[in-house]
Amino acid sequence: MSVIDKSEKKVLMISGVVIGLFIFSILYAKDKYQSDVPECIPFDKAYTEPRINQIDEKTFQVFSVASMWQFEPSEIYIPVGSEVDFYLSSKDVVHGFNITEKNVNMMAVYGNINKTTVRFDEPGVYKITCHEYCGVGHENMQAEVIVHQPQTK
Ligand SMILES: [Cu+2]
Repeated sequence: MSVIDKSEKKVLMISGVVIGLFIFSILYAKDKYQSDVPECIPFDKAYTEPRINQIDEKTFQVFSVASMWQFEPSEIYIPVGSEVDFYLSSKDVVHGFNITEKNVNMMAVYGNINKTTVRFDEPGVYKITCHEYCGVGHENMQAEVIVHQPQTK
C-alpha cells in the first residue's frame, strides 16, 4: 500500500494544470492565428524533389528542399488568398525554415519530411530564411514567396 504524500499530490495537480494550459494555448493559437501545427510525415523520396504543384486556383503544394546553402525552389509565385502546403526536407545538414510575418518556424532534417500549411492573404514578398546555423554560406540561404494580385481579365 503506497500512500501519496500531500505535497506530492499538490505537485502532481499543478503539473496537470500546467500541461493542460500548454495544450490549451497551442489549440488557442492554432485557432486564433489560423496557423497550422507542423507535422512530421513519413519519409518518402517523392517529397525530396523540389517543385511547386498547383492543386487548384488558390491551393498549392511546395516541396521545398534545403541544402548547403540554398532553398529550392527559390521563388514561389502565388496569387493573393492562396493556401500553401509546405513539405520540407534537407539534402544534408539541419537547416531552418522561417517565413517572415508568418507563424512558421520549422527545421529541415535529412531523412525527415516536415509539413505545414500557410495562408497568404496579403500581397507582398515573404522571405524564407534559414535560422539554424548550417555553415559558411548560411546567411545566403534565402528564398521568397511572392504573393501577387491575380490579373483581372
Ligand atoms: Cu543555415
